[in-house]
Amino acid sequence: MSAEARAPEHGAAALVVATFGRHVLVETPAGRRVHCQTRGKKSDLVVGDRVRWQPAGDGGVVTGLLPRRNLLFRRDEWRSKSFAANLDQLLYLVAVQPPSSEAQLARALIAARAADVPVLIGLNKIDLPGAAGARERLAPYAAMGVPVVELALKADPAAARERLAPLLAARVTLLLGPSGMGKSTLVNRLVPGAEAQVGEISRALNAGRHTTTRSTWYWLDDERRGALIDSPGFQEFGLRQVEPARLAALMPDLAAHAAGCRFTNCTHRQEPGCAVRAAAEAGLVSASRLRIYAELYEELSATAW
Ligand SMILES: Nc1nc2c(ncn2[C@@H]2O[C@H](COP(=O)(O)OP(=O)(O)O)[C@@H](O)[C@H]2O)c(=O)[nH]1
Ligand SMILES: [Mg+2]
Ligand SMILES: [Zn+2]
Repeated sequence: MSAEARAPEHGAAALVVATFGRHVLVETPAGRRVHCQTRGKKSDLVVGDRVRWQPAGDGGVVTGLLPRRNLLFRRDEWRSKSFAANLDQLLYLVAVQPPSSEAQLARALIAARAADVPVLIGLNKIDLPGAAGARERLAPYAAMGVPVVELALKADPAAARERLAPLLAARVTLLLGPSGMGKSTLVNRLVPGAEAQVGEISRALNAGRHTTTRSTWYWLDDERRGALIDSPGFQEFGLRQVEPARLAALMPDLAAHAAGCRFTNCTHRQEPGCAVRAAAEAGLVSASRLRIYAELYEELSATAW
């Protein structure tokens, strides 16, 4: 028997698959789920965290958090909300209908870049009229190197699965997007036994009514290699974690021109000789992206640094 196999299971790090207040549900490397308490008043653990734990009573207690590779969160004036940790990528879902806010998309992508999480965009409901317009609105994102995957999750699930499966395989993906875009449809089409996986979490945490408002971890395959994290919707996507001076660097299409600005500390709003604004006037940077940048810059400048 190898040393590893002899080691008590709680010695190895476990994965946080659900959180609720001071409770978390962890999954051991052997696949066993253990309901754990956390020390301290309020747990700041998030789905995707790796923790050490010890048996206690029927369940366990979390004794330590392993270093995070990344943490995706939003922060408004008052508080931070974490989505998940240790992600391989973010899949932001939009749809041809209903219309959604480009600013929200841009904010999510900036947060992901700030957290070093690669992104892809899913454009759902391409079976509906207006697909060409939606594609055009996403063109600036495709041009800056963000993969845009076209989907009809309900109308053509087989094609959607075929497109998404290779992108999601063996990776941990956070699914994000406004409501009505098709996130639940995506989970139901791609996750085998999605309902059962949610049910198991609800039962373990004995808080079924709460689980829909928390991030949920779904395994995509029996080998437990690929996973999808479904996160609750959000009204506002605050980016107070970003210093205004750093904002342009987190928007690759703007950043591509910043080296040409007359002033090295150019904020790309009203300075003379701004290459970013010149690029926008020449149609090389999308007008809406420049507007989103300016609005965000104002908002972030209202924070004391
Ligand atoms: N026409 C069309 N409707 C879709 C498609 N995918 C999802 N929907 C519909 O869009 C609505 C919102 O989907 P849902 O998965 O609940 O979105 P969520 O709020 O992001 O979880 C539902 O009525 C779905 O049936 C699609 O590919 N084409
Ligand atoms: Mg939903
Ligand atoms: Zn400039």
